[in-house]
Amino acid sequence: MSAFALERRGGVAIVSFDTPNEPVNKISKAVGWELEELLGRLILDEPVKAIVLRSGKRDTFIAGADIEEFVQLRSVEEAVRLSRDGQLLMQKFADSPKPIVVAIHGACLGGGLELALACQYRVASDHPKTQLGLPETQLGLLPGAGGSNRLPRLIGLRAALDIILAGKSERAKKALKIGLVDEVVPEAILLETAIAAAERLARGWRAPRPGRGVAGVLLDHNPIGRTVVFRKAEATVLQKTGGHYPAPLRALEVIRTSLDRGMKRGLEAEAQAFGELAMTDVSRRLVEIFFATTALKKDDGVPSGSGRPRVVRRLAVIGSGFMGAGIAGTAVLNADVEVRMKDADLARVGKGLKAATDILRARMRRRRLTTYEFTRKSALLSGTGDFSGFAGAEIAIEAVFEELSVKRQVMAELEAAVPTDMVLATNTSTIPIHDIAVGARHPERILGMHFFSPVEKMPLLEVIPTSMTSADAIVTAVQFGRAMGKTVIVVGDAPGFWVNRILSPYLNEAGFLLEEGVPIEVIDKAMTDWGFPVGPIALLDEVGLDVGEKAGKVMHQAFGDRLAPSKVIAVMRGDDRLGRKNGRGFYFYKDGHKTGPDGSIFQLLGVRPAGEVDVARVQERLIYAMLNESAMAMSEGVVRQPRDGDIGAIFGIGFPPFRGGPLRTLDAFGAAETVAKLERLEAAHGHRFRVAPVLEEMARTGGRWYPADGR
Ligand code: 3H9
Repeated sequence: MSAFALERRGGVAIVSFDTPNEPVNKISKAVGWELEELLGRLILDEPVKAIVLRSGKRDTFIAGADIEEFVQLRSVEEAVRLSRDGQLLMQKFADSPKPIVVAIHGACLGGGLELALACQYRVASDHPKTQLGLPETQLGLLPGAGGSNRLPRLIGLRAALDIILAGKSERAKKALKIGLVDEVVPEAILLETAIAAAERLARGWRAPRPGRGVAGVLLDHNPIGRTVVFRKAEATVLQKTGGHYPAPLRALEVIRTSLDRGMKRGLEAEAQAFGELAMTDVSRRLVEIFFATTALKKDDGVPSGSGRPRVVRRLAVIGSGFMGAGIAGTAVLNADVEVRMKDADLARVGKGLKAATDILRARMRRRRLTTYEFTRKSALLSGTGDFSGFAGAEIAIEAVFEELSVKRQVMAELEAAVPTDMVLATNTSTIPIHDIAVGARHPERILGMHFFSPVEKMPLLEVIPTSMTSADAIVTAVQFGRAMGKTVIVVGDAPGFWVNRILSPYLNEAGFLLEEGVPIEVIDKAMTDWGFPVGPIALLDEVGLDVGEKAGKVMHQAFGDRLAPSKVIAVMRGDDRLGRKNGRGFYFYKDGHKTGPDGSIFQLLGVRPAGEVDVARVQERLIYAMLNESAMAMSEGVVRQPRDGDIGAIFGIGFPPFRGGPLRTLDAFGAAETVAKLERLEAAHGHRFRVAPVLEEMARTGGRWYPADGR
């Protein structure tokens, strides 16, 4: 079946792209051939004077090249050829003797934007779903169908670097401002506007090129000025990626070649770089993450068809502190539901409502929300000092103090106040849900929803059913979490669930290193060098030492001496240090900003800071503590499959994406090597490094977490 439908309006041929049986349009090899053949025919078709290309899909224009095909690539040469073929296809559009206008509504990404760039005129709808971008570097690649060459020529060097190096997308309004599109109109008149432009172009009209300003033009034509920009861009990339991601650096090289030596050399460099990048482990891992995340968008955590979700229109939140307000604000922002917040007194509720509104206000300031939408969404928030107005909600999320007895009491009060079919969720980071649900009248509707802080920014949500939770409640919570914009993993009801379980021995180990006198900055830098966004000590300061202490106790109690915390946190607490929140932690803070490590911890501990430190040893201890725990938790079924464990670690604690997560890392290290390493660590540091039995078994049988040849 063809992906393209053709219609004529006078001398304008309207091509609608709509791949049958696919949710989005992708440019696969087969689609590329078909498109090329169709273009050839239209060029020869005398009555056709101009062409309009649009999408037949509801909300996407073109999602890019078909990423599935990248997974099949087996050699650099094959990948270079794929890029060359893409470039040749785009060149045919660029060389068309008949003007081609694209009418863009919805996502126009990667190869989709490269196609639009090769056309003569671009009209976009002003709908929020219309996003134009080149996300290739996020897949460890670069725009390989001419985009690395065409974008800087169209919008100027600096604006192009901004998009390509970060792999980011722009909305229509911004796209118009930077000259990426020629016109922005409401969706209702998109096609008519595109046809009118096509007719004008066919009559010989030349579209005015949006100006880049004198400075931009001077810069792009001045090799010295360009050198300065490239140097600065390279430094920024290295600072952001720590040198772990080759794609943005290769993209810089390609763009430089293109501007210094012309488009022909630029295209050759682009294809070569694309081919080499496509074969890197980094790109493989990032592509796997893309597929894992899309798969999770459809996974409700129960066997398919076994649960009926409640459509959530109203959310009740108990507790208007930092977490409660974060949940409320994010729910209004992304899920567009009414939210009713409750706390013990109205003053607290007022504070919570303000904090939730501030989340919306921050979006408005960053122009992600119109003033109208800000006002409308703010009006969805309301508060109460009792349970009034709760009965109409489909789901309630309790986000009170992390203390079992308090949470139990709140659950009991909630159960007494609301109808029996409301889903009741508790937001906790470590306390097992069955301990909270114990004694409930309707335990089938109780589950955990572990949000990460700050809620509006962190992408992960752990949903934790107990053995009694109904499928309906699970599906409702998972789908609602997704509507809030979260990637949701359904995890087992064990202390710490998944994320805090694997984090616990890692943070403990950081404490033991401090006890041995390893300087704070050495520990943190060891892990940022390994690829984490922040080191473990800085993370403790962010999370708060009070929270860390509580979580540490729960884990110690549940898992015994193996997860006994170091004494560091108790010592810090004894000195009234809570971390960033009271400006007293492992680091110094000035006006809320971290200034430098506070070495006085070593006086408190009574140890002398070590001089020479073997950084590789520090990394080894920290990372193997986490990997071993991941294996152990996996074998206990804390997550349902390695995919969820890896995504949880990447989105929950910033495990380096280019490594693919702890389970992919274990596969990369190999079970036998991991066991050998852990045995050495156990001999040196004690039984907290005792090898997870599942790893011993895997070492014996040559087992892995993922199949050896792909996903
Ligand atoms: C590229 O273009 C390289 C070129 O420079 C040069 C080459 C030579 N390929 O996310 P959803 C699937 S690199 C394959 O749930 P949404 C997705 O897996 C590409 N499959 O929908 C899912 O499959 P399934 C650069 C793709 O509405 C289904 O479509 N482009 C692709 O939430 C629905 O997806 C990108 O990186 C693809 N390109 O979001 C954009 N795109 O149903 C990647 C989607 O089997 N895509 N699928 O689970 C996206 O960001 C989002 O999918 C999009 C829609 C925003 C488009």
